[in-house]
Amino acid sequence: MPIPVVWSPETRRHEPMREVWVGVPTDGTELPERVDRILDGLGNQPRVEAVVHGDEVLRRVHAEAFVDHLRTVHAEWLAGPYDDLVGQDRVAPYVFPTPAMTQGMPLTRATATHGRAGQFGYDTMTLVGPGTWEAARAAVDCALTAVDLVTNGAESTAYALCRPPGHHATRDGYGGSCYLNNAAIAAQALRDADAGRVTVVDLDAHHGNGTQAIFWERDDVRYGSVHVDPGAGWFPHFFGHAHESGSGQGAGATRNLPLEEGSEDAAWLDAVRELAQFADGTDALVVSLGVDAAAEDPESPLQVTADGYAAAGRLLGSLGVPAVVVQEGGYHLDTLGGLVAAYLGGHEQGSNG
Ligand code: SP5
Ligand code: ZN
Repeated sequence: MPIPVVWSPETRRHEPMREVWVGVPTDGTELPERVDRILDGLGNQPRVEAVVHGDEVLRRVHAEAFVDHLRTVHAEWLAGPYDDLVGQDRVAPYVFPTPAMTQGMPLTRATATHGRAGQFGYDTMTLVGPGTWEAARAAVDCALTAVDLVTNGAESTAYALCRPPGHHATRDGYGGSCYLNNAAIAAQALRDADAGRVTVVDLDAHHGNGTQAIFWERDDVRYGSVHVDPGAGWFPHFFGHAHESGSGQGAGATRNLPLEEGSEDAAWLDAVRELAQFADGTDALVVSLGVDAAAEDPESPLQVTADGYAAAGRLLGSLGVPAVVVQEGGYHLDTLGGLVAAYLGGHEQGSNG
């Protein structure tokens, strides 16, 4: 049975325009066109438009103050003097109340919108514009609709074409082109539907620090990831090392498999195989499907091929459990759709085998 593609036209509404990286405004890479390129690549699979869901699961994963901030901050920015003052309409942080500033003291709410921007956003690349909230919220609906399809028994696997991606978003903040953590919300929704133990397997080229953080101290949702080694200088820099394995109740429930730059299918698939073993015995699976580990991708130095993604799909599909596949990164427009199709084709094959 072909895997249904859950999508929403609303996810096109976020236009990053630019990303400030090491002080330099660069062109955004997480473009609305990604949605259409992926839809084109999945032309033969049934499409399901996302159903609007309430905020219950969203608010179990993200803090209320953060969600409210994301929902309202762009309108506040427009109401402020910024468009005249700085001539641009994107919410961009400039001061970050990290521990270097707070030193353990309690924070008082910043009254200025440009002050508050740095409380909930943790990098300079991830700006908030008109439509960012609507797109991020629609991506959550894609994830939740995909969960519904597998929990009501209509499908064993569903694919959520989420955009913007989510795996860098933490309980309290956004970053890394991510605003709301679609995969974490899917995992929580599976838990809430009594799907049993859930494992998130993250194939994006970058470590999903947000998902890891959300489930760090939990053992009911496990998190495993293969990604380019942050220790070799790659985003998210501070997380994704092999020694990070969870804490408290969640001790041992996190697995990180960082790879050297230039790693190809063989090494990447060895890691995916290890993640499939890590997930063995799970009752349900969430796959954070970033296809930016592909050789052509401009954002990662990994060298995975479409055949590699298909083989990864077979490995995870053969776990034979209900699965929600959530789109994360992947930025090379010409190959994006084919890579997603390759993974899903493999997953379907594996689950039938
Ligand atoms: C979901 C996902 O794949 N997020 C990627 C976040 C990592 N971005 C790091 C960007 C580093 C520099 N990119 C320079 C080109 C900017 N246009
Ligand atoms: Zn990525």
